[in-house]
Amino acid sequence: LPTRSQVDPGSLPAYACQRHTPLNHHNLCFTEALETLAEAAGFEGSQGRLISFRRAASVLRALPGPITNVSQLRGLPCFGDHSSRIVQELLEHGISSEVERVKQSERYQTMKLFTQIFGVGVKTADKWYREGLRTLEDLQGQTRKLNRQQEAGIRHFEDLSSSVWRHEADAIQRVVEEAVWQVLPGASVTLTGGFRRGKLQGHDVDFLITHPVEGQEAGLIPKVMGLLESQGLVLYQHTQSNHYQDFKDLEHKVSQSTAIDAYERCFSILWLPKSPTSFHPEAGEGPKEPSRDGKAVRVDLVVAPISQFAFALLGWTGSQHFERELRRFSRAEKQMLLNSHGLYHPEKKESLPAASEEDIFTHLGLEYIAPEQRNA
Ligand code: DCP
Ligand code: MG
Repeated sequence: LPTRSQVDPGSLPAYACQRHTPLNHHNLCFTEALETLAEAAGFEGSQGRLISFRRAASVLRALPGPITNVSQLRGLPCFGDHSSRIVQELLEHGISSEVERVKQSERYQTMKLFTQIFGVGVKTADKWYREGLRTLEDLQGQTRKLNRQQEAGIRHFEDLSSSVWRHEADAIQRVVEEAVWQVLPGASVTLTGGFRRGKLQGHDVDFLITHPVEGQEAGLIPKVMGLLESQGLVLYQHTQSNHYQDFKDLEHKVSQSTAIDAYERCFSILWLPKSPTSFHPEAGEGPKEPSRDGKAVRVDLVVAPISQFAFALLGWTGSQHFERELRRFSRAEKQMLLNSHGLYHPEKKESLPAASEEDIFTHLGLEYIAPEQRNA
């Protein structure tokens, strides 16, 4: 077994989905620097540079020990000149001038602030930046620029920009389960996203809902949200009905292999009372705005029919980089298309069924990687 200080690059496979990547690793100062550069590249629309920096950071997260000498980078997959230079700078000076320059730039800080708002992506943030907007106050003075989602994002900015803790995610799960079971007994609610990978905090809470009888799950979300709304727990919601009509349509979706899935889903901001026992929905409307005795939390609900559940679970557990690498591996190494709905073989024109995540890894000829090791 390698000791912690030994790094054997030869044993590290090229795709993140072939590696075990734990939540806590040995190279945090390097990965933070590389992630900052990845993020900044994303703000400039440089998808290629974003992915290069992210791949390099991901490799370092999978190493069994810390990088202490730049020679240890030799032979590591996905490590280009630029990323190597950053690591070298950090090793020699404890700080990277390039990373510091980025972090202190008005452009980076403003883009980071704006994209942190619920409903604001890089394109919108960039447009606002070019219009000279810089702060939340600037945006509040221009409310006509905002859609309903962004407006809610700014209204609850303080709560939403603070971390959601695991115990809060668990509390929300109990509330969601209660509502789901009232609408559809026998349905299951699974915590996915970062919390399923073992994270103790996150930016939102992701749930995947299904029912053992195919078809029973259809149309669940509006009823569940209606119930939660009657309890005064919904601060914002946007529900999408599923946009596949039948199996043919679905096969088309899988064959497109896009990251965006077609499930019935709801992007919401829910109200989490601080002490659930002191909250009596029947006593009144319940709080509509955050106050000191509770907190607004971003919650995503996704509903999948049982036949696609394994694919949805794998797709929603992340990390985002792990997902990207799974799809890239499927395409480049196995000539198959993977997304949150299925796994498709274009040449054979067939979809491969899976009852569990393990089945999907097996179809792809990959060793099974547990959720806690998908923090790529
Ligand atoms: N996901 C994806 N592609 C998207 C959106 C989501 O692959 N465009 C998947 C991977 C994510 C998971 O869904 O890990 C949940 O998305 P989040 O943005 O909530 O990411 P995490 O839960 O991993 O992180 P956080 O702790 O910030 O919520
Ligand atoms: Mg999440």
